[in-house]
Amino acid sequence: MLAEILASFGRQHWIRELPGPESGAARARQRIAVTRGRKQDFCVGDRVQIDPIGEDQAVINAILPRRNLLLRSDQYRRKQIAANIDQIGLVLAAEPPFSEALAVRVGLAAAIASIPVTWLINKSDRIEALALIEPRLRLYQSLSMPMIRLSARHDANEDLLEGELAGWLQGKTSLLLGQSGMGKSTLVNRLVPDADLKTQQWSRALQSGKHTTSFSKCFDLPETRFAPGSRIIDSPGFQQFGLAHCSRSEIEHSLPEWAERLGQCRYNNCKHLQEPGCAIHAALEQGQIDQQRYAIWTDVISEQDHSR
Ligand SMILES: Nc1nc2c(ncn2[C@@H]2O[C@H](COP(=O)(O)OP(=O)(O)OP(=O)(O)O)[C@@H](O)[C@H]2O)c(=O)[nH]1
Ligand SMILES: [Mg+2]
Ligand SMILES: [Zn+2]
Repeated sequence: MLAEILASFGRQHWIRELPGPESGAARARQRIAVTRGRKQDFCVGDRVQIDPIGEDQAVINAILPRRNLLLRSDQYRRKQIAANIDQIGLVLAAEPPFSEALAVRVGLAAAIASIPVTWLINKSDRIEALALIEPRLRLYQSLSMPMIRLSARHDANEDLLEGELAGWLQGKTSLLLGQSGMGKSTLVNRLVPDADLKTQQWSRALQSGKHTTSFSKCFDLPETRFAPGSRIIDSPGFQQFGLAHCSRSEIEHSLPEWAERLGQCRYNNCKHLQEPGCAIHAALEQGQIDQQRYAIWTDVISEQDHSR
């Protein structure tokens, strides 16, 4: 029998059976599943082969090939964030201030995994705080980053469920990512009326009952408003987002303002640091490449050098 993972916590996984030819109109059963033998790394969005046990348990036997996989990693460890997703909503806010470095890193990891990203600029009710980050948002707009502005707390139901955000969510599996406190869970609670309840149940049953999100979980968006198969994944906030699994070349080609200039440096093996005739440096000096983004890139690259 096939199933999808809705949430993972250590060795236990919350799964939902995938409809087969014999399942008819019956509601897909959810189960708690464990893996057999050696621990394997599964994550939300994975499709797996299971053996059901009784009414509500199962053993996972095998994993189906993944369409994509979002990872973050440092030199010691890889963390699988989600698999088989259509798009990422990076939830940002001006208060607490979002980290541009983390936003860039998420963008790089997503581009390298071929998953499109949209910035969800939340807390748009905080007008004064938002004004302070507008110049940076404009830069990313000029780099063709799609953005949707919203207030998960204050927007009217019609705006959230029928506006631009709803259009973006329609028919897709969307992963919400972002630092702690940006409003990911608040947004899921607004979109999925019974999400809150489930979150509490799950955290009581399976975790310590922390206030903030401690594991990723996938919710169906309500079929009253959304096409079947529209899903949203809430995830825990992060403070670091390492790219040790990405190559230097992948990173450079994933920066849109770099891509067109790569290959124009004097030396084929230019590292874009101090080399004469570097096209990236020329663009930096002319203000065509943003200094702060370049500094973020040098940080990412220096970690890479240490991890190899
Ligand atoms: N002013 C304002 N506050 C908001 C908005 N959305 C969320 N918040 C507040 O931001 C705080 C953090 O929200 P959460 O939804 O828990 O944030 P999160 O991104 O899920 O955080 P983690 O689970 O720790 O990653 C809460 O106090 C929310 O009420 C908004 O649109 N406007
Ligand atoms: Mg949360
Ligand atoms: Zn160069």
